[in-house]
Amino acid sequence: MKKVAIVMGSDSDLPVVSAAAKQLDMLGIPYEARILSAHRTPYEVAEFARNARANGFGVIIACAGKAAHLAGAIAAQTTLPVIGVPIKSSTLDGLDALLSTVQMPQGIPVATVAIDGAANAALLAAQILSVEDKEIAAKLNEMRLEMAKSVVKKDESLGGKISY
Ligand code: RP5
Repeated sequence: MKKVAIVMGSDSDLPVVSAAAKQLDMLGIPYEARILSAHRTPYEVAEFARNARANGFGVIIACAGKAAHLAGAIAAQTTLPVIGVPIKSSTLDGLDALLSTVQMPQGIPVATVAIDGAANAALLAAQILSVEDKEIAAKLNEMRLEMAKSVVKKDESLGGKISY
């Protein structure tokens, strides 16, 4: 099975990024986490991204805050799919990271999820891997069914009324 890389710009991103690891663990998908910074360790970022395909990765999740160039810098060095997670780590509430991550120039795409959307990034990574992996596809289907069941249950317990 291909691995997922979870890369973050700083250890201060860990509280948000851990949701991606949890989601991948729930699906039984192997991952490797790295702290790599587009600005503070640019050479290490390039080396990681250039070798990622050969090192068995199928998807890269890149999480960064502020002037978030990590996902784009990685995407510039590999044709593996890159999912960007803008992190809310500044006075601008993550809008800075969202725009820095999502506004990629034509030719170098980054699939950007919501601000702090690490869990969805992991699910999207799983969906990408599920194209070739029936086991992951089955687990994703099961997860969707469970999610639907829990909403139906909540609807039933609401009983058509809102208490206030
Ligand atoms: C970004 O700058 C990191 O991804 C982090 O979200 C933000 C702040 O980093 P620290 O100053 O906390 O290391 O590169």
